[in-house]
Amino acid sequence: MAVQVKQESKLSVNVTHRVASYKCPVSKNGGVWGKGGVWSVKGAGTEEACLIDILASRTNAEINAINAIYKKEYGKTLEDAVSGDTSGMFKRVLVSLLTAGRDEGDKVDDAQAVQDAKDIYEAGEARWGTDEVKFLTVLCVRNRKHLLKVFDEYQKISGKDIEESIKREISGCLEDVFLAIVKCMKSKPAFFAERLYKSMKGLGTTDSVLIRIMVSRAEIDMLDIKAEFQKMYKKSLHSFIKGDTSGDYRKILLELCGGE
Ligand SMILES: [Ca+2]
Repeated sequence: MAVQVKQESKLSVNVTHRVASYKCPVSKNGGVWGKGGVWSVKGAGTEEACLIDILASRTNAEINAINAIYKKEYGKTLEDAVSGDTSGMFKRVLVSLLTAGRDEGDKVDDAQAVQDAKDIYEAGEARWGTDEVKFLTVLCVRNRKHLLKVFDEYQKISGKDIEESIKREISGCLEDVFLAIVKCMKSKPAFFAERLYKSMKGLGTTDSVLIRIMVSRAEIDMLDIKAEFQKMYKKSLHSFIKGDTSGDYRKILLELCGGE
């Protein structure tokens, strides 16, 4: 882990140096993560999307590293910063993710998976209103393999995909963070491919999202992200970036992307 943080920091320094004219969430000592966190809780508005992307996709070890770097650089915990700038159930979910308490084993408890699926169904589709705590309990704590089983069971019980139910039952940032967790559990590369696509398609480009993902995943799973991107959008990530950016900025992003 330490090695990975160091590598990511090194890469960040490099990129920061070269894209100095672009405001981007890359710090010179904190790596992408720490600074991404800062950007998310400072200033006029909370950049919830940034917090969601990072906290839903990182491993416990990575989240612990983010917390340590944040504390060192800013003299307070990221949990305090997040708590001060968000509220309600969304805050509870973020704080829960920040504690890095997810089971990272691969044991699937079949009976528990059925129960979890039932609990979520009864907390959402089967009742008036929504009991969001049940979603939090299952989605923020269980291991990935177990959750994939829960999603299967949920489909059997409700006749719906869990993503569809989250969209129907929950709204705003809370909907976004639960959807991000589910998508990351199903496939992180697909999650990032979608985020990249959305950061570029249509009018304008959300540079902060584009840069953050390209820098933070370049040495981790860019090959998988590119493959998913091609599969999902029938175009290469490379060609998409090329068509949507220009100048040195484009050159650096394409370098991070690698070949077609
Ligand atoms: Ca309901």
